[in-house]
Amino acid sequence: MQLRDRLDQEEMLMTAWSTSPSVEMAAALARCAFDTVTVDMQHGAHTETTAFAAARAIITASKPAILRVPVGRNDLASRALDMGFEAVIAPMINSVQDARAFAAAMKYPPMGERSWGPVKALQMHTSYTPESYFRSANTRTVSLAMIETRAAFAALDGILATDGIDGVFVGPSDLSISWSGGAHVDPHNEELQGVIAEIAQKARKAGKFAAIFAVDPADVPRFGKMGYRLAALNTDPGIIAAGAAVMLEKAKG
Ligand code: 3PY
Ligand code: MG
Repeated sequence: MQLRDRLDQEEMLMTAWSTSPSVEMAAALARCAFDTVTVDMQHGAHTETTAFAAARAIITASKPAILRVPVGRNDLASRALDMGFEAVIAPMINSVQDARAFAAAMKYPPMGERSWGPVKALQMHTSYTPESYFRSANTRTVSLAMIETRAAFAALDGILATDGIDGVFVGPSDLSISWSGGAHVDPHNEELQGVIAEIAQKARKAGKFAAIFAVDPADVPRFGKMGYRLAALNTDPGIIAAGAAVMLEKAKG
């Protein structure tokens, strides 16, 4: 498992975002120069079957696989790790209680309550024995709690202090909805930029990772300066559209 090492080295990692329930598409993303591929089961169309097959394809392409689970699906967070995903993003972690429940699903005792059975993970990550996997899993797997509401921001210190939470992942669109009291969705809202910077600062101070969804890849260098170390570059339809625009522009001379 390699994601944790790269995050520890302070690299700015870019993840592709797979929403189409297609293993071939996830494999194609993994073969691009992205550092990792995130499979989205919250807003993406992946089922468990396509998500788990996508994980195998991504890992076969020598990239770490990340899963975003639907809201509250801590059972699926444990299962994702059993299937070989190295990190799980949990949306709408709005309280310390939410963070504790997510962390419990992600980590083996005594830190958490993850149940033993990484059968597929051991097939995918062949350098591990059951014993070495067990001994290292709590420090190698990455649990990312999404901060995307005012409530989450208010509870941030407690969420960051929760054992078993390795980092936070900012959802700027939902954050903009919550911040404006439901008035609009605007991930680029100027008012939010200070909040986004503060989340990264607090995460780093707590010794945790900060990650963010970048609707516009041009925002990533700024996020990097704020202290973010993992950025999602839009979604697979966005990646195709951006590639198509470049190709068509070239073709038209
Ligand atoms: C958000 O911006 O709210 C997200 O969840 C990004 O995927
Ligand atoms: Mg969101």
